[in-house]
Amino acid sequence: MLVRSAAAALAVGAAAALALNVSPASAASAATAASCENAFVLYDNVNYSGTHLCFASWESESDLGKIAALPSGSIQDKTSSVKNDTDTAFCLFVDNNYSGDRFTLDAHTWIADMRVPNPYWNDKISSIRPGAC
Ligand SMILES: [Ca+2]
Repeated sequence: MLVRSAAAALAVGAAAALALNVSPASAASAATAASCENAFVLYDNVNYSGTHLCFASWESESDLGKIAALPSGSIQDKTSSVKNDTDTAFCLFVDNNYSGDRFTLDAHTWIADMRVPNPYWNDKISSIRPGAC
């Protein structure tokens, strides 16, 4: 579905504002924007760099393709590193709507390079939600 209802849009307003925190590659570092602190963060590039999206521990996204984070479009199928600085495990999915291949990223766990140890996962993630898979 391409269009959310008005009620749904209102319900996710705060989450959308948090998720749309985008910084240029030159500004990406361990010290990201305040809204990314204690967050779950997807990065376009390895080593926690490039365009990134931040989610609070209670947030999920069934379709990363609808969040226009990159100049070229969405961050869907672009994640190359990820930080989970929340107290909650997250499940990362290869397909939209929490489907397809998946893996659990434990609380307070980072992956600097999604190509290691298995290059399969690089540039594949399309949906995420809190909780173990
Ligand atoms: Ca990438």
